[in-house]
Amino acid sequence: MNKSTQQGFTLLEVMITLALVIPSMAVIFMCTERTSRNIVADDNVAKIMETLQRSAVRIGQIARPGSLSSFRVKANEDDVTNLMASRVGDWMEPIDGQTRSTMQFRSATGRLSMNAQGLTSPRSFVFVIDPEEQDNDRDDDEDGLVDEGKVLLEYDGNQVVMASNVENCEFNITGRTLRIVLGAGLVRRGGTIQRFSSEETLYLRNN
Ligand SMILES: [Ca+2]
Ligand SMILES: [Ca+2]
Repeated sequence: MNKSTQQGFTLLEVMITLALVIPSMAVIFMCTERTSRNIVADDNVAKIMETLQRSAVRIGQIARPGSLSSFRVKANEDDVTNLMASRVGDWMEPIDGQTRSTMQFRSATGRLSMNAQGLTSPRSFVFVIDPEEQDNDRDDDEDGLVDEGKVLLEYDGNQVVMASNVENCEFNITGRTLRIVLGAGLVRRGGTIQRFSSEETLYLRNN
């Protein structure tokens, strides 16, 4: 084999090698990019889930000292129809096992006495839908979330945001058990939405 043949063969080898390596590199790059995207997406999912869980725990901590007999929910049209309340929006006693998006209660002040004087002023958790959204099971502002809003804590004229970008907020009292559920979602690449919920269950003071 002379020198020029050796060089030609070497060149051919290089071309064959490149032909084999370049697609492999492209595949490796695509896989790396996909993995990187997935890690970022998983990180976002973890952040939202953590925030949601923290919000549910905070709401639970505030509601835990609530006196069971002091809990109220806002009346809806069915409640008025069923003569449970005179007007929509009035505070009424919760119906056992029914889920609502608002609730009000009074907590023990910390004094030993558990009579009415020993309770705080009313504290309310209220779900308020975002101004760009209507309660219609549709995503009006096209951000991927449906009927999303905030959960507010209202007390003594103050308002504190407990959770935002929440798609659903549920309070359910069954016996002494208060169940709090918050739901949210994350828009993934391609427009699909991944939904999560966080739940907190606690036992209320029976007084
Ligand atoms: Ca929306
Ligand atoms: Ca809507």
